[in-house]
Amino acid sequence: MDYLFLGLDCSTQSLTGIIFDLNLNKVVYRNSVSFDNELSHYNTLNGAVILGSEKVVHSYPLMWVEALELLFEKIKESKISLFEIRAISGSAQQHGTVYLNNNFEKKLKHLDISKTLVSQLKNSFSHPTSPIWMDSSTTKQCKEIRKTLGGLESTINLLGSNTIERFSGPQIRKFFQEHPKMYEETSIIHLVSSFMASILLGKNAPIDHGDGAGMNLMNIKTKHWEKRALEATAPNLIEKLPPLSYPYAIIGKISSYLVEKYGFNPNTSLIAWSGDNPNSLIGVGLIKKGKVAISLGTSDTYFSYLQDLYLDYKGEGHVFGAPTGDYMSLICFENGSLAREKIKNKFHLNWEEFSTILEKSPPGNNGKIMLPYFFPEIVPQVLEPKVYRFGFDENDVEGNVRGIIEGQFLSMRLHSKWIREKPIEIYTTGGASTNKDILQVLANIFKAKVLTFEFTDSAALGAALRAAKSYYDSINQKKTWEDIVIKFIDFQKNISVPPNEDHFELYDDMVDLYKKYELYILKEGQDPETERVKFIKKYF
Ligand code: XUL
Repeated sequence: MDYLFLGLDCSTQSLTGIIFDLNLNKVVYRNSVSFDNELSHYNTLNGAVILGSEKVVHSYPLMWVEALELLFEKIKESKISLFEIRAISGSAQQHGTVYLNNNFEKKLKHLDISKTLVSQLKNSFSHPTSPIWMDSSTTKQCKEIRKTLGGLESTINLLGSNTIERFSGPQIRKFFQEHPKMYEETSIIHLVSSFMASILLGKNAPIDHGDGAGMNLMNIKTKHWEKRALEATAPNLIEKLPPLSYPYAIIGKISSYLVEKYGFNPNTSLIAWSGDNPNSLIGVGLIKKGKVAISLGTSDTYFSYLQDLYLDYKGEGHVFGAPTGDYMSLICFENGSLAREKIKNKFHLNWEEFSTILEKSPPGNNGKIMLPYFFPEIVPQVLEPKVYRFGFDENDVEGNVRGIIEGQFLSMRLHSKWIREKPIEIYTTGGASTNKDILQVLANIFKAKVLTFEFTDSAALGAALRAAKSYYDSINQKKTWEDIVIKFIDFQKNISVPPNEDHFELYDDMVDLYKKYELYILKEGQDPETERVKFIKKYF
């Protein structure tokens, strides 16, 4: 049995473990601990706590440790033998920061197996809660760091992203400004991923380049800590950060505490943990140029593998390290499913009826254009929600149904243009990804084949597959990423929608027109009405 690999995912709401059998190419075990339900004594709501203001969103690092103990208990009680697991890696919600005092590593190195991890680690925190990615209270710190780094363009050039509220560097600066004494007493600041990896390793674990890129502290080109960013963030920060590592690095063997307590094999290798997005990149099989995944969820997320580094100087998109050692992009659009539902519900439609209307309406929507900001939008930044309709009104069922879908995907094409690796294949996931008519619009606008998979646990799965890759490399039975990932993805084939060439030219023109409307409503351009009329004359 040389083929069992454990992938863990400490996400916002739960901790999930999956065991992947590389011989059978399938997940042979899955279990999960829900923070709200199974660890209700922490009183979290969806895994988080709001501290005073809506913008201050934290969670409890000790709760994540307790969840790990609970999950290992569950696996121990199952038929799976933890002893057979060859390697482990993990995934965690990105950007969250854990503040630890000098007890942490001392304790980790001398754990008593008659006691729980929680009881032994509870005094290791210089702050009991951790700001997570949902925290948006650091606008001031973002501005300060960006200014010190010389403005938007130089910040992006150095760090791969603008300074962003949910990113770790601004969180650390806020902690330093609000709690200078606690900051001083902090020996090490971990990300959620490196914190959890440390628990498994029995000493401080490194931060990998994937998650490191979401901190506003790592130089995106050299993949080292960026001195200027460290200095702009907080004093002596370099002394409080773990080292950076390659995402595929074997960081050591599992701790003797976990071996004795749960029956792991002492030779089990640990691979650096990473963020959930880099892990999902592998979990959904994005290991080649031109592969893109779009998650059509509450909000829509566009992420892709990048062979080369491209930067978005507008600051809307982000670049992280990919587990393959390359890069990945990530762009988040706030107006996703909830916006689609607004239209569906307004006309009292079910999804089938919505689809039928979409299918019967012409590509290009007879020149009707919608900019669908039902909620404040991240990309492009629109603070005041408002739905803009050009050439139709809110009672036009067909115009609205096609308008929202085309508007969302035209915007996605427009705002992912900075990634110069054109999509060849798009993998979709999330609620709307089972709707073929929606996918047809996506395929036509992007001129790419759209495939839908049943992706569940893509981050945990990605972690297990990463563990397998590094393990086989370490025993000189090298397998390519394709060997490991593609076979698995083949099992998941589901829907496949090819693009229709007849509409390529129309959508090339429409994306230009859409861009002009966006500039117009952002008050950066003229009203493009005459061009819309030309578009209608050309196609309808
Ligand atoms: C990415 C981000 C989220 C979290 C969710 O930048 O903030 O996707 O990683 O866990």
